Parts: sequence; C-alpha cells; structure tokens
Amino acid sequence: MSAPEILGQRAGAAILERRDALAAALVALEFAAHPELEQRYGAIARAKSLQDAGYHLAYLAEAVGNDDPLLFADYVAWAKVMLARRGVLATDLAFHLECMRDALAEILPAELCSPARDMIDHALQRLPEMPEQLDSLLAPDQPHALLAQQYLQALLRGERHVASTLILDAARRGIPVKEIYLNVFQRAQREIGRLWQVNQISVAQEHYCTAATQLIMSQLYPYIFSGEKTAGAFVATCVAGDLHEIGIRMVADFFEMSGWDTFYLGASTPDASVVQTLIERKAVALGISATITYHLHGVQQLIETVRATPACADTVILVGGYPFNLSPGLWRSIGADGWSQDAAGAIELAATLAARRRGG
Ligand code: B12
Repeated sequence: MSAPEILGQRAGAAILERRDALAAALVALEFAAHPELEQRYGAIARAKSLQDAGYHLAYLAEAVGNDDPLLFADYVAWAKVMLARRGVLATDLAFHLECMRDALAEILPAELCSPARDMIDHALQRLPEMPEQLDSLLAPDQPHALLAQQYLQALLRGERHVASTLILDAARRGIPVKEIYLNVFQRAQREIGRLWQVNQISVAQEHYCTAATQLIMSQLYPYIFSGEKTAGAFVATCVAGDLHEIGIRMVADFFEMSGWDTFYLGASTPDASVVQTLIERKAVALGISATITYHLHGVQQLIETVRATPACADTVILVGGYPFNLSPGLWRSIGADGWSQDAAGAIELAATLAARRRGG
C-alpha cells in the first residue's frame, strides 16, 4: 500500500471515530454564521442538519479511506438533487460542506485533515455544474421498455396483482426470466429510487413497490429452481447494515439458473453467520453486496474475516452494488477476487475465478 493510501485509511478511520464531535462542530459553525437558517428551514433545522452532517461525514470517511474522490462527489451530486427537490438551496449545501471542512480542521490533526479537505474541495468545485433534477431512467429504446413502463405504472397505482399478471404472462410467452429481471425489475426499482429522490413518490410507495417486486420475483421461482445443480455452492449476502436485498437476490437467482446451489441470506447478515454458512455449505463462492457507500468498511471487514478463516481459504469472493459500479477499481482495493456490474456478468466471473483457483 502506498503512503497516501495508508494516510487515507487513517484519515477515514479518524473521521468515523470522531463523527459525532465533527457533526456537532459543523452544525455549530453553520448556525453561528447563518442564524437565519433556523427561520428558513424551521424549528427542526438544527436536528436535521446534525443528522445530515452525520451521513455526509460517513460518506466522506469512505471516500477518504478508499482514496476515491468520486465516491464523495457522487454523493454530493445525489444530495444536491435530493435537497433541491425539498426546497434546500445549493448555496446552503455548499456552505454546509465548507463548515464540514472547517470542523475537520478544528478537530482532526492537520496531517489527517488534508485528504478530507481535498475531497471536499473537489466536490465543491463541481457542485455548480451538478444537476438539480434527474431524467427518467426508463427510455423507450431499452429492451422490454413497454413492459417495464407498464409494470412500474401498475405498482405506482397500487395494483400489484396487475403487475404480477404482466410479468407471469411475459414469462409464459417465453421472455427469459433473466431478461425480466434486468430489464423490468432492475430498471423499475432504480426508477422508483429516482422518483423518491426527486420527491415525486413517498417512502411508503417505494416500500410498496419493493415488496411487490420481491413477491413477484418469488412467483417466477418455478422457472428458476428447475435445473440440475453441478457448479458448487454460492452464498449470497448483503453486508451487515445494508438493507438493499434485491440486487444480491437477483445475483443469487442468476447463479441458481446457471447450475449453482445457492444460499441467499438477504439483508444485513452478521459476519460470523456468513462465515458459518460458508463452512457448512462448503461454498465455492461468496457474493457480498453493498449499496450504501458507508458500508464499504463493513465489506472490507467481512472479506478480512473470511480470508482469516482457514476453512474458507479457497472461497472466491465477489462484491457488487452501487459504490462498486461507481468506482470500478474499488473491488480490488477492498480485497475481493472480482466484481461485476450486474447479475449477468457475475456468473461468468465466478466460474472463471473458481476455475483459476482450482488451477483449471
Ligand atoms: C428499495 C430501496 C431501498 C429499500 C430496500 C428494501 C429491500 N428489501 O431491499 C429501503 C427502504 C430499506 C432503502 C433504504 C435506504 N436507501 Co435505498 N433504495 C432502494 C432502491 C429504490 C431500489 C434498490 C433495488 O432494488 N435496486 C435494484 C437492483 C436490482 O439493483 P442493484 O442493487 O444495483 O443490483 C444489481 C447490481 O448492482 C449488481 N450487484 C448488486 N449486489 C451485488 C453483489 C455481487 C456479488 C455482484 C457480483 C453484483 C451485485 O447486480 C445486481 C443485479 O443486476 C434504490 C434505487 C437504486 N438505484 O437502486 C434506493 C437507493 C439505493 N437508496 C438510497 C438511500 C439513500 C437509502 C437510505 C440511506 C435512505 C435513508 N436515508 O434512510 C436507506 C439506507 C438503508 C440501509 N441501511 O441500507 C439511495 C442511495 C443514494 C446514494 N448515493 O448512496 C438510492 C440510490 C435511491 C436514490 N436514487 O436516491 N432503500
């Protein structure tokens, strides 16, 4: 590891350790300079700002720890849209980030402060050209675009039985389940995320759509659990703390359809239980999913725990999810054997890596 990488890791860890103190210092600076913020955003402004500061610092810590400015800049771009659609001015976001930089200088030793300051400056420079709105992620030229659109609209109307019928009819007509997964479920879920981000749907609507998609995925299981199992065992899990289950469930189902014996553990599994399952199932491969960037240190920790377990010495470790798609070198620096952007790429990757491990 290079000297700047070691410094980055120490700085990232220091931000996480002092996160509460940093958030408190940031908010104190922010409200001392702009007491009118309380009037502009109401009585809960201070509490909200404190909560936001905690999230911002958690993202910053991961960007610094992984020496990747893009992880923080992407988060700031996301926050700009999210806040703009809820009436928060970009100038107030910029000032919040400036206070973050000052709070870091106040609390952290100068040496540890500098990588974080550089990342904040990088994001601040880009802030003015970051958009305040996002276009739909469903385009008419995408494969199965009409089905995806109809599926999403049915869910948004609260008609999950209609959505289910659309999908089961499509499967009966011979549209492969893998295509339905990637072109309908994945796209619709991401569009739901965008609609929530731009304040067009509520959290409850997002929860309804996600629960319905999970239900409808289960209805497709007769198409999924039918083949012979010859490829070995695959354990699939979200890292501890991460609740985004659908992506890794899709990966597990693609493995199942490709002849693997899969053990899908779902959201937020404790590290010890993952290791125990790997041993019990004599797993050839482990898939770890992280969607929220501030769970990256958890991924690294789980990988280290698996690697330190002699019975898992040959387990191939794959990672995936939002931050890995954003920063394509991240899987390597975090210690995984491979990464794939989506479920389709994951199977081929696992087979290649497992063969390489066996010396094939
Ligand atoms: C549903 C959802 C939730 C649900 C999840 C419920 C559940 N049972 O899964 C709930 C409500 C819990 C949730 C919570 C949060 N969410 Co959320 N969520 C989503 C949403 C709308 C859909 C996720 C999904 O199903 N995607 C579809 C799947 C198929 O795509 P995927 O996950 O990318 O998976 C594919 C690839 O990445 C890859 N892959 C994934 N894992 C792996 C693993 C391996 C090994 C491999 C090889 C490949 C691989 O293959 C998959 C299949 O092709 C997304 C929007 C989005 N863009 O995804 C937001 C989203 C991810 N959430 C977001 C946020 C902010 C949050 C919260 C922080 C909100 C909050 N303040 O509370 C919390 C964090 C909770 C936590 N601790 O994890 C943001 C993240 C933004 C960012 N820049 O970080 C998003 C992008 C929404 C948005 N546009 O603003 N969320």
